Amino acid sequence: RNARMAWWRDARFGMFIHWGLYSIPAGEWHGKRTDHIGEWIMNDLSIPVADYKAFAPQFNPTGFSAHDIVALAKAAGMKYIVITAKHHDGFAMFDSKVDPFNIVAATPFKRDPLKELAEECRKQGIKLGFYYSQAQDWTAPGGAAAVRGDHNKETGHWDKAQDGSFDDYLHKKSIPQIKELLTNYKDYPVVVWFDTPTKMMTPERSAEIVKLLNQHPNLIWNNRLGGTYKGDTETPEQYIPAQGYPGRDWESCMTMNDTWGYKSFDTNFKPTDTLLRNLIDIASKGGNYLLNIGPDSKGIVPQPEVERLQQVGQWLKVNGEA
Ligand code: JFZ
Repeated sequence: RNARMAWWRDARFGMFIHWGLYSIPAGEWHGKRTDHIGEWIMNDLSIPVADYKAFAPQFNPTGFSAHDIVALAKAAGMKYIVITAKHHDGFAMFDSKVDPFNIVAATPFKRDPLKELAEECRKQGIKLGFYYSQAQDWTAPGGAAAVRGDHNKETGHWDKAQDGSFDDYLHKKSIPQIKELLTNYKDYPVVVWFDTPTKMMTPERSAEIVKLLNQHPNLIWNNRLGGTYKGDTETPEQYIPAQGYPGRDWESCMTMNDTWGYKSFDTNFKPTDTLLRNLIDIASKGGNYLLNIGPDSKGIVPQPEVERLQQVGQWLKVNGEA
C-alpha cells in the first residue's frame, strides 16, 4: 500500500474535470435555470430521458484539446488529472462497446477524450484517473437516482424509461464499463474515483466491483464505492478538515465557482489567493487538493479557470518546492 500510494502522497495537487452533455444546457433548460450544480440539471429539473439523450447528437466539442488541458494542469503545478468518464447522467465520455450512449457512438464528435488525455498524460508525464458514477445513472433502466419533489419516493425515478432492475444495470452497464475503463487505456487509470454509492451499493454488490479492482494492484480508489469499503482515500468535499485525517490518505475536492459541470451564468469565481491558501492549508495537513475545471460544450476551459490555474502555477514556480 505504501508503494502504491507514494506518487499520490507526493502529488499534493490534481485537476478534477467535470465534463459531459450537461455542458450543453449549461445550467438552463426550457428557460428554467437550476440553482444547483450544473451536472445535476437532468435530475433537478426532471428532464425526460429522451430529451436529455437528444443532447448527444448536438455534442461536437471541437475546441477540446487534450494537449492544452494537460499542459494547463502542468503549468498549474498539478501532478494528476481525474476526469468524469461517466457522471450520473449515464453518458459515457469514452469509447464504450457496452452501451451506445457515449461520445464516440452517439455524437458527431466521434472522438474518445479519455484516450486522447491518456496519450497526452503519458507524453507530458502526469497521472490520469477516471471518475465513474457506479450507482446513479439517470438514463439507463434500473439506474439509481435522487428523490426530488415529483419523483418516485423509492427509486428517485421520474420517467418510465428509467424502470428496470438495478442488478441488471449493475451487471450490464456499470461493471462492464468499469472493466472497459480498467483495460482499454494501457497504464491508466491510476485512480478510480467512485461517487454517490446510494443505498443500492450493498456490501455484496460492492464486492463484485472490488474483485475487479483487485486485479489492478497499483490502482488507487476512493471511499465512495459503497458497502463497507473504505477505499484508499477520504474525499472531503468543498472543505478542509481542521486536523486532516490522521492515519488516512485524503483529498479535498473543490470547485472554483459554485458548480462542477459548466454553467454559463456561474461567474462566482474564487480569487487566486483563496485557491493558493487552500492548497497550502491542505498540503500542510498532509492532504491533496483536487481542483475542478468545467469545460463548456465546445470543450473549451472557461477563461477565468485558465487564468487562475496559470496564476497558481506562477506562484508555485517562485515559492513551491518542486
Ligand atoms: C458528488 C456528485 O453528485 C457531484 O455531481 C460531483 O460530481 C461531486 C464531486 O460529487 O456530490 C457529492 C458527493 C458527496 C458529498 C457531497 C456531494 N458529500 O459526501 O458531502
